[in-house]
Amino acid sequence: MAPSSAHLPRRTLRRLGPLALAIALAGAALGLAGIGTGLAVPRTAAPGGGTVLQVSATASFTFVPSQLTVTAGEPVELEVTQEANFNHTFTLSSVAGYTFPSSATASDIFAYFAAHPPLVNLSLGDVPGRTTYANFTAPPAGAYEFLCEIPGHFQSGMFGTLTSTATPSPSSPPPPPPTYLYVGIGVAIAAVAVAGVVLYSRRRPKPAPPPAA
Ligand SMILES: [Cu+2]
Repeated sequence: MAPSSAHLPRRTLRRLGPLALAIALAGAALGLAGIGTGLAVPRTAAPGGGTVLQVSATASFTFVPSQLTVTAGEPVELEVTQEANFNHTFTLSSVAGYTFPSSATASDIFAYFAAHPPLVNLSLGDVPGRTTYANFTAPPAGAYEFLCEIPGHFQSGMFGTLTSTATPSPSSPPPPPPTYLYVGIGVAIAAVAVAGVVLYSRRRPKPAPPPAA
């Protein structure tokens, strides 16, 4: 009859027992950790909460930055800081895709906004450092021009674009970590530990009984 683990010498069992147990426990723990990792699906930041846009109206007839981005339908807080000591306006068109030709005069611009009321129209005053606020809901996806209505300022380059992007569709959660991988590793380690004990016992057969007298 072949020797089996059942015939392991007690000394060997005593020596290997704690080691095998430790390896098996480590493997099991790793497997459990894998399961735990698999259950803890990371969450992405919740959408919403609004967008804050900070813009400066400079003394050199520019808006900085001149490119703004919002998400359609989300609340927006606009903060426009006057840097010049003369008046500017921040006037945001409500018409997607429309840009004034560079040849547009001040009266052209006034006439256009009379026919198409702007989404935002702030008069910034002439106090450097003063910030003027507006709250609005980001318009449907598209590009919306904003400019300064003070005669001559648009023509000097005082305009920019607010781009509204479509509301992102609810993203599906990221795929969970490969739980099976951790479990597999844990099981493999435990199996190797058990196999090691069995093989070790087979290499050291039960000592032959003393010859009979
Ligand atoms: Cu201006």
